[in-house]
Amino acid sequence: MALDAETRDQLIDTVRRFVTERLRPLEAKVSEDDAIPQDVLDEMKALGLYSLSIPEAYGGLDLSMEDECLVGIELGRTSPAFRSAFGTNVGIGSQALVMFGTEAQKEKYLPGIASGEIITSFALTEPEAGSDSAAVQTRAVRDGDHYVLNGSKRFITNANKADVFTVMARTDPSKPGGGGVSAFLVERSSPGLSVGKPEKKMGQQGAHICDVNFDNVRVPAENRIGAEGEGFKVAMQVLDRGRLHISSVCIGVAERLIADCVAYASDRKQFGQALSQFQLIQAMIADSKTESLAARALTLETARKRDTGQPVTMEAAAAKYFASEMVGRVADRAVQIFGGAGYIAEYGIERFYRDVRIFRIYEGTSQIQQVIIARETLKRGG
Ligand code: COS
Repeated sequence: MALDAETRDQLIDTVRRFVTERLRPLEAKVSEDDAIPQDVLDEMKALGLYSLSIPEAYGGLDLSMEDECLVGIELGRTSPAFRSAFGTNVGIGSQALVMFGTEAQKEKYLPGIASGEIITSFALTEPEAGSDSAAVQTRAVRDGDHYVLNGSKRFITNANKADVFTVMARTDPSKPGGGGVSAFLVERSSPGLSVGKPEKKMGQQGAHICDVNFDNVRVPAENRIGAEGEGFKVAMQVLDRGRLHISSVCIGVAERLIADCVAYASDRKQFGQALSQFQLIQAMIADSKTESLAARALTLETARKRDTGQPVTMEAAAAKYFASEMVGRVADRAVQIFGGAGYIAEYGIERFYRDVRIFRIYEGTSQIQQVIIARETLKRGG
């Protein structure tokens, strides 16, 4: 639902102040501790950040895609780990349920997801099914009014905190591709479900990914999302949406880094004048600003198109591809503008440089986005 302009501006203003006053001072600590303080998580819940995309009927803010992207841009102005804490609840962890769940499933889970009491996670990737996500090997075998799940998922965001997983598993082994896959809501407390230790990562400390293992996990048939064999398509539609959210966060990080570069370049003097007076520095700032504006325009236009109910698979892939590559270049230039200081932990720029690297990989690598864009463009004839 689109908010009226005044309410939307108020929300954005509140999030901007929260990011500036509460989250930014904690960036280094969260990175060092590899954890977000519980009181900050509680404040995020109170602000409604876990509920941005959840329908109003279940206690959510029910933002339009465009408004969610505008909030995502604000949240991007700090360490991406903060957003990751609730990112699965508003994104890939909840959206299969929001878009394809039954009324009973929604009533059972969505209010808790919106309040942040229930943490969700999206379990698609496997050791042998990364970019080739239709190659899911985790099996779900029907047994009376249950399915029995066996297999392993890899690199699952927020798995260590999750209460409910959206799991893609193969119900029909005679269909090797996406057509044999179904989606399920699986509760963390299910006997036989275990979660591995959080992986040590290049960046985004404070956000966690883990393996999830299923050893004869019995899942009630009523927890299947959508029809048997529709799970891959469900997952792809969830990702179409998730890719727009990721794009908005990339834009926010880029805007933050550009502001940091301007402040540093205005203050730091070399050869008797501020770095900002040098045209080669100005060129880097101009390139970063131009690319960031282009990503913003592409992402928001795609979000508005999605809000009208039109399919945006290709455009969302293009936004994610461009925005994630763009923020990589912006972070690289930021290190360059900061010079030696850009390489030193204390300044925080090298942390962003590491943090943004994953944007080109998760929710579909840049190469997968290129495949999606090219396929659709070839199909459309231009
Ligand atoms: N929306 C709706 N349906 C979709 C869809 C989408 N976005 N994408 C694919 N489908 C449908 C196709 O229309 C096709 O349906 P039919 O069988 O009825 O024709 C079916 O799903 C299979 O699609 P496709 O043939 O394109 O599958 P492929 O295996 O060739 O490729 C890609 C799919 C590569 C695009 C997919 O595997 C992908 O996005 N991979 C990256 C996964 C990813 O992002 N992983 C990150 C994990 S989450 S952090």
